[in-house]
Amino acid sequence: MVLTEEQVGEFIEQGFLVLPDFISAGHLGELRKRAAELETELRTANPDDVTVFSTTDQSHADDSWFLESGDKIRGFFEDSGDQLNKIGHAMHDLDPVFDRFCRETGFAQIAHQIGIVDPALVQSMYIFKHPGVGGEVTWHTDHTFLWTEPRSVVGFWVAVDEATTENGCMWAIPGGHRLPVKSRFVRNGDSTATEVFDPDEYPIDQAIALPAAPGTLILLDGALPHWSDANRSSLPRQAFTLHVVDGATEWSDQNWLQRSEDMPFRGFAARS
Ligand SMILES: O=C(O)CCC(=O)C(=O)O
Repeated sequence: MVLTEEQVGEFIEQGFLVLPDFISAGHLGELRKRAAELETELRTANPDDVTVFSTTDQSHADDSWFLESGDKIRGFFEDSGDQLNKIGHAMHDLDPVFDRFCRETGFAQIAHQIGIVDPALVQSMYIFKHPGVGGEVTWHTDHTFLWTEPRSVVGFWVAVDEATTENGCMWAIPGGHRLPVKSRFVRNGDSTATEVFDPDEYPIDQAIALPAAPGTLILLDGALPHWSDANRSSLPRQAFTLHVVDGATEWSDQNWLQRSEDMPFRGFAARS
């Protein structure tokens, strides 16, 4: 067992779980190196596959480059400058390094222990949050974007660099996963909209910072409100995140992220 019973209980109670020293320095080095290689490949071989990403302004969401990236590896620029905000969203299926990392580092056992019956790996992102330019990720829940009936998404967030309050670590509201999810991001063809169920803000006065040493894994319940600040420091804050849903639930056909029939979501089993 990867998690103790207490840790599973803490995840259920708080909606998140911080696991320091979960990922080895060797694995972090592989991720960092591969992300840098992918960036070079994207910028040189496929310059069209890079577009602007804004986590504070959803206008990018109407961009077909974003909407069609669920089964691709694409780069997304920061609002300002020409630094990458992130690479996404199917490295876990299309890139051998990320594929192996997601399937060989104990995530499968954790998913099983927290009750995911039939895991489906739906989205991966390498988030750069470069010093001085890395943007804020506004308060949100992952269920808003990766909707299943019933709710099932869990985030596996890995600190590649040390994440602190200075360089934009994650913040979360303990127990906030018991609050009703306030919105849903829906797609209709090439356009998207946010359905708002409750316009009030999350009680962010109750939020706590989740500083994380390199190699820390943070599990996030899909209904847990979380946030990360812009990186105004001179230090990098790279991170990798994988989102897993339960294939025993229904994946909404209104989610922005859709896969074609020839590239269905896969679980944690290695490719045969
Ligand atoms: O890494 C970040 O700053 C945000 C990541 C995030 O929101 C997520 O993994 O769901």
